[in-house]
Amino acid sequence: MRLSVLDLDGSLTWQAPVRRRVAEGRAEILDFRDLGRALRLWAWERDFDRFARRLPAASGEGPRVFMVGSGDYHHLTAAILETVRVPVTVVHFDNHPDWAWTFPRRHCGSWVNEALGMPRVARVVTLGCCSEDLTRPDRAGINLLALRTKRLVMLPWQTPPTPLGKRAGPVPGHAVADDRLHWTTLAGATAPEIMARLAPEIETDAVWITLDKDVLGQGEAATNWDQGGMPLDTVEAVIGDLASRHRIHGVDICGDFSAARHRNPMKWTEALLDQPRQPPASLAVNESTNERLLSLLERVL
Ligand SMILES: [Mn+2]
Repeated sequence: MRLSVLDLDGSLTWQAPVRRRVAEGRAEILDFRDLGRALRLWAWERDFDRFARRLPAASGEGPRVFMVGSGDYHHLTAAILETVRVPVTVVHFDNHPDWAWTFPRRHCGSWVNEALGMPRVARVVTLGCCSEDLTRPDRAGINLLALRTKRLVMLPWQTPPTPLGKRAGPVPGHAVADDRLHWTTLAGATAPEIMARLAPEIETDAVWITLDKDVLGQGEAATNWDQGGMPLDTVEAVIGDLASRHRIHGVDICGDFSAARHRNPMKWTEALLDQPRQPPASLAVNESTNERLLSLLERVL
């Protein structure tokens, strides 16, 4: 595998698992700090394109792994996915559905819609959400059409029902009653039980994995967002099982932490409203979690 560490925000370059792999020639650091502020949270098209043009082209040397930094950059996954030249299923671990409709459209909360528009993306399967975005469609929107056509499959970790109102109607895999969508959830499921739900949804040979570590609990990741409850050992076991059944075309990982220093008043306000005010007490957990994830990928890819 080829590991590219995208340095947008300084959240990765100090970490031992990254430094050691760079020193040993097993990883490259790509310096994007000049674009870090412009791309954070959301990006104008011009800045997004500047990023996309500087991404190294796929070179056919096996699976690619990208580390991206804060989850505030998850929309860059859309630029990375644009480089994929084969049909893929995107397996998306996240505490948030990232399916909102936003302006500008290159937003960390809306990139799933961009991915769903790509002809080579056969399906997006999102696992692990617990965030309010699922239950408050008034705030975050809900891509019901994608759920109904199964372009998007949602396997939440734990979430109360979502009011649908006039938009009530069947949603495959979940129950709709009393004008509400009652999600079939994964909470407490073992990796084999999760695979029993996930495997039938993957109809391509190739899989792309995008992992936002805010899907993990606070003991296993320190992020810029509210976090979920999927255990790391479950995430690891699901990735290992996926790699035994499919060709993992590539992986991108975000959900590291860095303090945001927005100058744009819209970004500043949005961060204030949507993100936890307190920074994590310690970031050391990100080193141990990243070490586990990278050594897993080095073993199974
Ligand atoms: Mn995300």
